Amino acid sequence: MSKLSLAQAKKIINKFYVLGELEDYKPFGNGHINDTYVVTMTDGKRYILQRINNKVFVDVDGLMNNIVGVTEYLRYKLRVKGKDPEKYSVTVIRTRDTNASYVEVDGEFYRCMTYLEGSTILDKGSTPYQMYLCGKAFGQFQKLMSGFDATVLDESIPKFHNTVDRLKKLKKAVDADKMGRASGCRREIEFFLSRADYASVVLDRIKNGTIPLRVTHNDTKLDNVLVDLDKGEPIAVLDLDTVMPGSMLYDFGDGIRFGASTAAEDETDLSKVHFSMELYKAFAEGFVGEVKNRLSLREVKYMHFGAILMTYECGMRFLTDYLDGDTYFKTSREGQNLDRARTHIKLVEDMEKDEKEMQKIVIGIVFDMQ
Ligand code: GN1
Ligand code: MG
Repeated sequence: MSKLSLAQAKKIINKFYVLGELEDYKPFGNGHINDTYVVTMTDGKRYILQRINNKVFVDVDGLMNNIVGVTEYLRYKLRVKGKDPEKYSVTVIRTRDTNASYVEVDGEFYRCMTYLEGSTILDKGSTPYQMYLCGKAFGQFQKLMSGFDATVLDESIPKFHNTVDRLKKLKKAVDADKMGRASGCRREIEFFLSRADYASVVLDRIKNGTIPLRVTHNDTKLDNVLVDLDKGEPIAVLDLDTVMPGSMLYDFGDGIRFGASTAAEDETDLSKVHFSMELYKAFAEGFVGEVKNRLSLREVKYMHFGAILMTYECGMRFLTDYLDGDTYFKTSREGQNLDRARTHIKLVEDMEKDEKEMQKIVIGIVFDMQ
């Protein structure tokens, strides 16, 4: 997808119920899937304008129904708690003509949402305190969404965190070897195959009912969180595309996968990539601190394992995409998905060594033993 031109941005924003004319627009965030811009109107108001990647989200209607449902519920819950919904949740802006939640222009799909002023997006290189706020933001999201009927949500990406299915897809990509890349990454392929046992640990327990299915965010990266750094409070979580029924371990785990690494997701110098126990602990204090009264015993036992699982799964997804020719995650250089897979292998190896300590930290927070 090419960058949105000024003329296109003007044309598209005018289809939504916003006042004035577009004055300025610039790319926002680092998402790997959609294209996100922040636009400023002549009255000074800012909005988020996004081009939805409809190769990934094939049912845009279902996707947007989910987001409208989730944001309306969040706004309701915030009101009940006496918090200002305009400040703590994004709102989907409707289109002028048909009051729809998105618009199709020249075969591409766009949505517009409010921009939460006074907030900062978190990103890599965060301090332990910022990781704590990130964990707290996703823990609060869990709590706010706990009364929401998950069965009304469409599965925006079927089998999203089904690690068994992700492993099958990796094997398929290895067998097809479309780009002739498999011989160059045998060690990486072997790493994921040799840990096949990880894939079903959570799924099996969801099936036998010891790990409950909950409404989960499923993409709990630091850069999906807005905070007020002056007040030290989480504002909102963004990127609600993958809110679906899932396990809380996924939300905990994915936050750690991304945020507790000492290096970038695609770092090429692996000597810089380490799992940081300090950042892990900070996130756990924020996240587990919020949800500790609601956890089942198995969730407590396996919470830390969510981090190993999500890192294993995401690394496998990067490797699969590399073998398939980089068609899913955005890349800006050759080999970037392989580099991403390699950082994840390094992180899984580190976490495997620290597993006991990781588990102890969660238990300590749940039972106030720190
Ligand atoms: C994608 O869009 P973004 O960058 O927030 C991906 C996540 C991955 C993540 C890896 C819909 O998230 O699942 O964990 O990249 N989102 C989707 O950084 O596949
Ligand atoms: Mg994102």
